Amino acid sequence: MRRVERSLLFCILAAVCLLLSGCTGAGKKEEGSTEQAPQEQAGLVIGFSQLGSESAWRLGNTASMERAAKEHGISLVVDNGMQKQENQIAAIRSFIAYRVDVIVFAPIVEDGWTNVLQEAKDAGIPVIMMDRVINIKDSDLYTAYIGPDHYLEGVKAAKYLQKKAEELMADGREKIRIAELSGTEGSSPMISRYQGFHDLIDRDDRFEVLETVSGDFLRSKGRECMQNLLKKYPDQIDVLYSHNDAMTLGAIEVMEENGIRPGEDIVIISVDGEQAAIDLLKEGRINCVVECSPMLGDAVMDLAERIVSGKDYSRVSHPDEVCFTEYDDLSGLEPRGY
Ligand code: GYE
Repeated sequence: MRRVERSLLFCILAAVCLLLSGCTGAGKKEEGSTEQAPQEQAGLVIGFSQLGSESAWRLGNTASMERAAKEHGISLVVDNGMQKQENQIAAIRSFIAYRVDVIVFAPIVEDGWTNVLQEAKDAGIPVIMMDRVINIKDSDLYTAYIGPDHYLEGVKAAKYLQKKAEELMADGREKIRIAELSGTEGSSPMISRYQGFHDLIDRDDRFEVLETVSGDFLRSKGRECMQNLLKKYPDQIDVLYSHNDAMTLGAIEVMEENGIRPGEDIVIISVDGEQAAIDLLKEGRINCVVECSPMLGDAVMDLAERIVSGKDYSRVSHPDEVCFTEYDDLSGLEPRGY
């Protein structure tokens, strides 16, 4: 992009940022400075449609993108979709209109992206899917995916539980009863964390899933769902499998208000690995935390640079992730950063 065009692009994108809800931009507030429009830089321009700010995971992910963009000399224009697909589609359309070099988006749900991705393809703008995947017939409509393997996260949760079951069954009980708090309906982590877990648990007759309810990845809804579950299944829940830490934290509050000891009376399995969940794991109030890393910024910027400069790149890549359990020594674990 020529310099004059780039200056113009930044003026326009700054204006668009003000119009689009919750836009943070690369000119993130820093100590001692006032809120600014995106800074002009010589490198690439990336339009990033973030899906929202529903959890510490999400905030960590946005921060990771902003930090990495700065380090790579990339101008990042961030739009916060505020949990609405239509906002994300509008943001992507504005990135196409202003001809950014690359579009990155974290799709809130799997379906409904075909038209806007076709528009990006027609405009010749590469699109990187980050964090979540989509369900689309023509996979050529996006350039690459970078993010966790959510199916594997569900499998890891189930494997931990199968190990824990040996201990739980020792008291002669017939079944281990599970309540499941799932994430946003129609989102890929919700679908795959459910599937990975159920593919192992449903064919193991030691277990019975009492109910799966959606807490939308929100702490407040995690609270609400747990209140309802405890009313509906008093003294019956042996295990809580929660698709993210935010909902887990809400559910734990409710258990404790009701005199239930999380981690002992109810086995708790959570996904993400926020510092708050790791702290509870160390205290014995959570039993297992499946890691899902939001620190994707550096890898996304590398990928964008490779795509634009015509270098080889992996079409699908996953970060290395682990599973923290009550059986591990976590004393040397570094601060999580989210
Ligand atoms: O687990 C949750 C967030 O898409 C993997 O979204 C992400 C999920 C994450 O709100 O905390």
